[in-house]
Amino acid sequence: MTGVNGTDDLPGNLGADAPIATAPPAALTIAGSDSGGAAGLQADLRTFLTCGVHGLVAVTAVTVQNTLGVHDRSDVPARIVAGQIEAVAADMPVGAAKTGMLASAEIIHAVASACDTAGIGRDHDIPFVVDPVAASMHGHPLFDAAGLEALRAELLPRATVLTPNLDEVRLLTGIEVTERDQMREAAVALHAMGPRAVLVKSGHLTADPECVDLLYDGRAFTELPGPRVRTPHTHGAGDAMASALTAGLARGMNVADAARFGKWYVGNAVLHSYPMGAKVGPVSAFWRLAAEEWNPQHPPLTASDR
Ligand code: PXL
Repeated sequence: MTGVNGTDDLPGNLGADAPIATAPPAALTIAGSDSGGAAGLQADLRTFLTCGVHGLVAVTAVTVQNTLGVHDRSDVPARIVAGQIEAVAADMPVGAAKTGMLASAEIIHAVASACDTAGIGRDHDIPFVVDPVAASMHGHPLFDAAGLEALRAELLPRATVLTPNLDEVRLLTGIEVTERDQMREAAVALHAMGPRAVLVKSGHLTADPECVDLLYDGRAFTELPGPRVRTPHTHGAGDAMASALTAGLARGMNVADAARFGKWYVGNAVLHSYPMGAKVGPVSAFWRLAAEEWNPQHPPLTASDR
């Protein structure tokens, strides 16, 4: 049997039992690790998988975290963050990319420059979702004032879609949104800062009986309706929304369809959220796993199971 793409000499490519499957689309997350597994790159990779997308990752920081808080962290050297982005993009077909926790101005600077090299961004071929993660769900800052300025100056103008929650809207624009109508003003102000489109998320507008997000592309407003689910377990909801949107883009959807897909995904994730640890538990990806349970009586796999 002859291998494809120059793989003839790889071990395991000698028999005929493992035909080459079609590769799924791939997406890259540039994000921090949450040891509690609710948010960060763990949420992103889980979302990519359950949305049918191969996950690539550039780790920016490791947080020491449980549901009681972020207790410590170590940032990855900026050179290594940039190296991860450039290495995967040089070898694999990145269909879309997203950011999560970026940790410092120095890392943001390295990410901006690596994305330019890798062809990621609003003016390149690979769409770029910038989730302007500023604080953990316990309110611990995930970068400082210099980081906020670098995000404004270097990443907002490179974003295909910016996905702030209302706290991030206030940090970036100074606009305090307390009613649904004010989301339009916020979206216009954010759009003027450079992204091709803005998705303002309404999860923090807790007095509103519904959860209607707003997409603005500089011309039209699109409302994304959804129920407000009463659950204490919402950790990782923002990450799930932004990474499902990114998965949608990697699968070839346009921004409006990918945003609707993301809203549908995160709505289900919140509906199926569960307790884990002493405080706020995660939103779920399990609802997407419909496969039959494994059982010990299951016969061994054969090549014809493929
Ligand atoms: O949900 C935002 C987020 C992103 N990345 C990391 C986090 C959090 C929130 O806790 O810890 C690593």
